[in-house]
Amino acid sequence: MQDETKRIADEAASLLREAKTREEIEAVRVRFFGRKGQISLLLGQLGKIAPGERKAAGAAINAVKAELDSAIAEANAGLRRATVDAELREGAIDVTLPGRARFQGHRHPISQALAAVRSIFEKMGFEVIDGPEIETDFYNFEALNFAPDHPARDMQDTFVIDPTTLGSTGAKGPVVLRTHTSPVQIRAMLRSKPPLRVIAPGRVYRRDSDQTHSPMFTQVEGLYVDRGVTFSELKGTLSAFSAALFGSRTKTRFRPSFFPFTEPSAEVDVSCVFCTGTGCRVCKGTGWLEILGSGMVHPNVLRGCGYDSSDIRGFAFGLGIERVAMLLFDIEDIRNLFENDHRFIAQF
Ligand code: FA5
Repeated sequence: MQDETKRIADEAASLLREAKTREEIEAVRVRFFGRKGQISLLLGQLGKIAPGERKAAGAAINAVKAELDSAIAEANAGLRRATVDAELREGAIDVTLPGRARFQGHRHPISQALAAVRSIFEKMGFEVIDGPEIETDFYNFEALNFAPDHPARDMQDTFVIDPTTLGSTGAKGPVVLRTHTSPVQIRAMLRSKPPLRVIAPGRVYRRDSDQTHSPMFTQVEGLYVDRGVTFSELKGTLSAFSAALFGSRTKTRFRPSFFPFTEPSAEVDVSCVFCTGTGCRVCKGTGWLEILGSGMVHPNVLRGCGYDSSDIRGFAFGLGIERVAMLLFDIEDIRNLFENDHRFIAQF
């Protein structure tokens, strides 16, 4: 019996050394502890042993049973440790590897330019207001003193909307995509009494497309109305704005111009950043880039909004934000701003 238990212990130990999976360990357990297993068979033979030796034989079987039990438990624990170790090895982090750069978005150059412009005018005390992009002929043209046959009403420049596509808007007369932000001036003056100091940023639409013109672009309208506002204040405000935005080294010039809703009127150019004023393709050889139109609000417009034009004066301006972005970021073609090529946009 002693020999037999020793043989069982040796065989079990060698089988457990070979067992590499949970199933193989389980097969060893069944081989020795199963109903027909070797230990059960030994226990079954105890009755045939002489009574004098039975006690010692029983003790020997129990000893090998206990030994086998703990060897199987140890084999299972070893397998669990090996599995955990393998998992840790696979998931291990190599702290010496360089980090992976995370994609980080940023504001579009048009939004950056708009934010810079807004912040300068807000510091000067202008309030930011808003108006609709789909406008009636009244706000976009008529109230701004455009004569009925003014060329800007021509369909070449203006996207006219078929009002039946809009459902019931209650609009009288033609409906257009606003061609400028100036209709917001009218909405502001009809709504409030002077003094008024507002800017109105927003999208505008024209049938226009080349290196410096886009069919959809962004303007910032400015309006200051109060008693006795002068043209000098217009020049002072816009010169201070230009110096704040482009730096005092950039030159600004006021050029006489015409708008039906301002008198006198001026366009403001800044020296071209691409050729530093010597003339290039972007500035069409002039050395200057036009950024805004401006002027003293026409008395007809003031009167139309219910203001007393003998007492109340105002100045207004309309600034092209894409032109500002082109100057700030050295962008030669306005169309790049709208193509949404990430390789281009990511530079700014
Ligand atoms: C106007 O739109 C007037 N409403 C501006 C104004 C407001 C004058 C208040 C007086 C008082 P103009 O068409 O010049 O003016 O446009 C103003 C600015 O918008 C231009 O100086 C230019 O910077 C920009 N701009 C005009 N057309 C385009 C275009 N197609 N694409 C990009 N920017 C443009």
